[in-house]
Amino acid sequence: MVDLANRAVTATIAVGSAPRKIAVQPVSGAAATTPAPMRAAGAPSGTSKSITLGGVTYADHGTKDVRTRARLELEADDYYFSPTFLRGKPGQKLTLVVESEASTLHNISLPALGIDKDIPPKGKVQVDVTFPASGVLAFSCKFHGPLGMNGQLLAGDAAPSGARS
Ligand SMILES: [Cu+2]
Repeated sequence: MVDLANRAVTATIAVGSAPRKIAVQPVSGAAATTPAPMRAAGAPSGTSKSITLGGVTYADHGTKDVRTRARLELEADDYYFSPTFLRGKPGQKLTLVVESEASTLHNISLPALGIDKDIPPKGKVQVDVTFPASGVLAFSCKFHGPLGMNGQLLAGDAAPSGARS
């Protein structure tokens, strides 16, 4: 947000990892001369922070401990996986039910496990994954990885890190 009269930046607005539109509105009356304090505009998908690991951006929608589970619902949306990081036991097998509410075609790929599956708009797919013996294994949407639609399987106490995929 820029104060033209004073030529100063008065606020910055978080827009998520992939802003697609800008709306410009004229203001009139009091609002034109005394701008209200700027609230952070909500990113379309709520509060997501991006982190970068090994040159790959992750739209971070949290970490889930799945060590006691055999099955997990994973949400795929524009443009993230939620949860983003799954913590499992080394070698653990897990069935992921990947569900999309989006009207965009998404995908889940995990090359090391031979997984490359499209998720149709408003559809779901099921994939079986195996956690690595140690470290992390990355998965991604092959269409939107560059927009942050990536995630990782974390074995044991491994922290998210620059990953093999
Ligand atoms: Cu996608």
